[in-house]
Amino acid sequence: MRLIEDLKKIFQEAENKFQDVKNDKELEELRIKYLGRKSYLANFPSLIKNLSLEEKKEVGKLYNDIKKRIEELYKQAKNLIKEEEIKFDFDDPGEEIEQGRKHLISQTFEKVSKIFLEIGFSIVDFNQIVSEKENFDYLNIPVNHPARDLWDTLWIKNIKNEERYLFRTHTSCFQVPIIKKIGVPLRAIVYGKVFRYEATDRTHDFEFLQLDGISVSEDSNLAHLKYVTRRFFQLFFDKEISIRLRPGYFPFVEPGLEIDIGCIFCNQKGCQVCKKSGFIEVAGAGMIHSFVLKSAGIDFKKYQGYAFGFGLDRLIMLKHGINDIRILHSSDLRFIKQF
Ligand code: FA5
Repeated sequence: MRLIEDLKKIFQEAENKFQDVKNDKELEELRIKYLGRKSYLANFPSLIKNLSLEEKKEVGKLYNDIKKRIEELYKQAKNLIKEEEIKFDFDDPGEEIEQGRKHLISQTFEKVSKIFLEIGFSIVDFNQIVSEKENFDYLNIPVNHPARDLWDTLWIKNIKNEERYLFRTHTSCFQVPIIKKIGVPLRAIVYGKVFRYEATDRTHDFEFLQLDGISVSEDSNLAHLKYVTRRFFQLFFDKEISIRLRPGYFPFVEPGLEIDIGCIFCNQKGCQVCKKSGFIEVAGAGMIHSFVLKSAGIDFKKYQGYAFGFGLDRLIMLKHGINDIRILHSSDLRFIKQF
C-alpha cells in the first residue's frame, strides 16, 4: 500500500537527517518538518479516513509506531546537542598555559651587563672557539710553557695542519683581539662559556661561565681595579662587601693578583664556606702584562691597563646558596622554576 511505503520512506529520511543534525537551529527545522503542525505525520489521520477498518488498523499501527520513533529520534538528537554544548563551555576559563621564564644564568647575564654598563664598561661578545694564539700565545703563555698546564684544554682536531683551534679555556682570550679591534682607551667586559678538560664535582664543571674585564688607558691602575671590582661585587650581592687583594700568578698580568671578598655568609666571622678565613677567593686580576699590550700593537710605555676575571657560576652559587655547580647547567625544571 502506498501510505505504508510513504510512512517508511519518511521514517528513513527522518532517521538520516536527525543523525546529522548539528545545532538547535537545524533540530528545530527538522522538528517542524517531521513533527510540526503542517507535517506529513500531523496530516496523516486525514489521509486514512477513507480506508477500511482493517486497513486503518494496519496503517494506524505503523503510523503510531513511526511517530513515536521519530519523536524518539528528536529527543536523542536534542540530548546529543546539549552534551556537545556542555563539552564546549564558552565560560570555561580554559587551561592555564604555562609561561616560560629566563634561566638563572640569563638573569645573571642581564644583571652583570647592567652593573658594568653603569660602571662605564662596554659589553662585548667573543667566540667560544678561538685560536691557540688568542687563548695562549698573545697572553704570554707560549707553547711548551708549564703555565699552559693551568688550563686543561679541549683542542679541535687540526686537519689541515694550520693554526690550531680550541674551545676557549678562559674569557681572557678576548683581550688582544678586542684591543686590536676597538683600540685604546678602552673599558670592556666579555662573559660566557669556557671549557676545560676536567673531571666534574660539586664546584667544578667541564663547561662553566667566566667574566673577564679590561681597562686600558694612560692611567688605568690598581686603585681603579680595586674600586671597579668592589663596586661590582657590592651591586651583584646587593650588600656592602669588603675585598682583599693578594699576590697571584697569571702569565698575562704583572703584578698578578687574587681577589677575595669578605665572606657573605658569616660577615667575615669565619664559617664553613670560607673555611674560617672570613674571605672567599673569587677572581684573578692584575695589571696587563706589557707582553699582552705589545701583542695587541699598543705602545706599552704610553698605555697601561688592568684585567680581572672570575668564575660566574661560583658567584651565582654563592649568591643563591647553590651547592652543586652541575645543576646550574642541567635543564631540571624543578631547579629552573625556583628563580
Ligand atoms: C683564569 O681563567 C684567568 N683567565 C683569570 C684572570 C683573568 C686572571 C684576568 C688575571 C686576569 P682561573 O683558571 O683561576 O683563572 O679561573 C678563574 C675562575 O674560574 C676561578 O676563580 C673559578 O671561579 C672559575 N673556575 C675555574 N675552573 C672552574 C671549573 N672547572 N668549574 C667552575 N668554575 C671554575
